[in-house]
Amino acid sequence: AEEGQWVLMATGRSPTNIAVIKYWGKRDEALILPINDSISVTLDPDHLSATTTVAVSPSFPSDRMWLNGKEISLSGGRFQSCLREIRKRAQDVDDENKGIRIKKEDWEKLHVHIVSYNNFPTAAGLASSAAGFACLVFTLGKLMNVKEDYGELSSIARQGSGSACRSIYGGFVKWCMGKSNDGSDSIAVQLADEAHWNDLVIIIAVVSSKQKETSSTSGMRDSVETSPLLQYRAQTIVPNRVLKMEEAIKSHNFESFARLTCADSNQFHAVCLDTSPPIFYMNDTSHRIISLVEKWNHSEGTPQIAYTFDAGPNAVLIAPNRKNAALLLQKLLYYFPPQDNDLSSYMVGDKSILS
Ligand code: 2P0
Repeated sequence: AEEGQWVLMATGRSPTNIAVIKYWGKRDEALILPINDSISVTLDPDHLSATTTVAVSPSFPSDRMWLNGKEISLSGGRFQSCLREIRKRAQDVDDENKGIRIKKEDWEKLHVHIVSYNNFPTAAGLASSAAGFACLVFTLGKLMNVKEDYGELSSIARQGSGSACRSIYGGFVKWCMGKSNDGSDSIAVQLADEAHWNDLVIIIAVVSSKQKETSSTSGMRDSVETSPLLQYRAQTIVPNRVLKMEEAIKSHNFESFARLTCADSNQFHAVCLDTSPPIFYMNDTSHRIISLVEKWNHSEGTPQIAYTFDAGPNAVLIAPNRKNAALLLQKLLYYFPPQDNDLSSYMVGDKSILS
């Protein structure tokens, strides 16, 4: 900013989230409206989160953004939607300490600079738009003194990236698909807060640091257009699963939670295979991790670990307690010794300090 001109800033942090009932498929591409509800766990911000600072000053001639130190374009429709929707709701700001007063109507003329960092290596293939857009919307809202509740903010974050609407909250979150055409009821709600089910431990096994070949956005578009299994999944399978998952979360029922989580991950990847041309997100190492967990779960007669895979080969493994997490790490290190395998690293998050 030029000398004598003020700058006002706000900073926020949002973790990414892992879906245990998956979002896959849109009914409206522009508004990002899904074809089914989804449920996720928001992770510990110490491990996988975005930190964003937004600044506003009369000396900024345009909106600009830097991601992990590199300037990126804000011209995309998704950024523009989020900026527009937050600006629309901006309120008067009166910062007495700095002697800065911004009237509601001034926000239209003021430009912002946005600086965002992920606290995990983008190269790890875990880069997620979920944390980024949730953080952007939340922090812009803070700067502009937006009064809307978290449901409304989630609906704005959704227009940046579908999964981002779930990262507005910590704990366990449901994204309700909604019925309307304008998306006003396609919002996220918190099912249980950060303190709920503290014993869960989440381990992410980084199978490959390569960028995925098929983006989620184009992958799910192809699935909607070509996969008959996707329609069956969205209409017949997911509604029941969502009810059962809510019940499992509420009652700390790990057996049910694990069975539903694994089944839903496998069905999502089955839909990917059912897409034309087929989409392969998992690789041999992913499949070997599934076998390891399935054998262990089967030998104990009840689930010891839940697994879930998103649009890439990395495994997200959920243990009911520290004992099982330790046993799992032991097995992973034995079967996938880091030096001679493409399974390069493990990230461990404690649910008790999650979010
Ligand atoms: C999910 N995924 O529920 C699912 C499971 C990947 C597999 O949400 O087009 O980046 O921005 O709405 O949110 C990834 O899709 O896609 C995703 P857009 P998004 O977490």
